[in-house]
Amino acid sequence: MNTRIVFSEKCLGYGGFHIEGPQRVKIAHEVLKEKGYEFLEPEAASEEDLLRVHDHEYIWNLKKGLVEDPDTPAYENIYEFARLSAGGALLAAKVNGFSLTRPPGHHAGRSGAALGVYTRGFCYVNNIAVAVKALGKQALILDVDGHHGNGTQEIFQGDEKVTYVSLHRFPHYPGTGLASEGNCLNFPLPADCGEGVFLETLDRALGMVDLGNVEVVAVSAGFDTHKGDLASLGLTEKSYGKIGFRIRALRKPAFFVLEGGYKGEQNGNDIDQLLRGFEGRP
Ligand code: Q9C
Ligand code: ZN
Repeated sequence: MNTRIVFSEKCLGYGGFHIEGPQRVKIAHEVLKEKGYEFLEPEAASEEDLLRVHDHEYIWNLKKGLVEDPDTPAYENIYEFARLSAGGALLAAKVNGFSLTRPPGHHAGRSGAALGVYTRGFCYVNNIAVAVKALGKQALILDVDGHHGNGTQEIFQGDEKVTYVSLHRFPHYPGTGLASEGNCLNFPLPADCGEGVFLETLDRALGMVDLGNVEVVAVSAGFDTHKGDLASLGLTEKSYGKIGFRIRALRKPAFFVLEGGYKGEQNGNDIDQLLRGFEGRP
């Protein structure tokens, strides 16, 4: 077993009634522990790390807790939880690991809600963007969460170092990502399209990327595409193994950052399959 999991009990310390609650990572952690994975404890990202991605005013407001929207509660100390989750992505980038932390990040844009969307979809800081900016490398960001990463697209739109590829359910929250724009390649998919369509689309998407100058693959690993979850595309546990195998086939250093996925045990099993596929472990 190669890929280590970045996790901290601290990220269980807020929320509870919201669908984006502690159980989704707590139980996933237990499942992965049972399977023998190794864990690393992250440190909080610094304000400097966050400011490579977000503007001063947004970070100021986040610190003061003035960032509530109908999807995204202003929990007490959410700034600290969000910094730790971003720190998870930084550590995952450093060790080519998997960051199993919350809150998620891909709907958070430069100054909050992104691309004209009215909410931040449970996100405060764009964790994967913090990690990619800190690396400063030519990156492919592959977003397989079932929702379009409108925050990530906004942050990297026109950035010559980054190609953003997203497969997502459409029409669905957040409503963006219908068409590709420059360095952002979007693949909208109908609800419950199933593994066959998903993998064909993934192959087509990856075939369009010029891998020649890609130094690292950053995966926004969301599991709400699992059949019955929030943005279901009808995938099963095994589907994530096949996705992992396709990431392996890119032959680049990679790291993974949790986005959505709202059923803890399912997340644990899906992560295990993804990493098995990625590592070529049967
Ligand atoms: N207000 C992630 O998977 N649903 N976020 C909104 C209408 C928001 C999902 C419903 C879904 C956000 C990280
Ligand atoms: Zn999602």
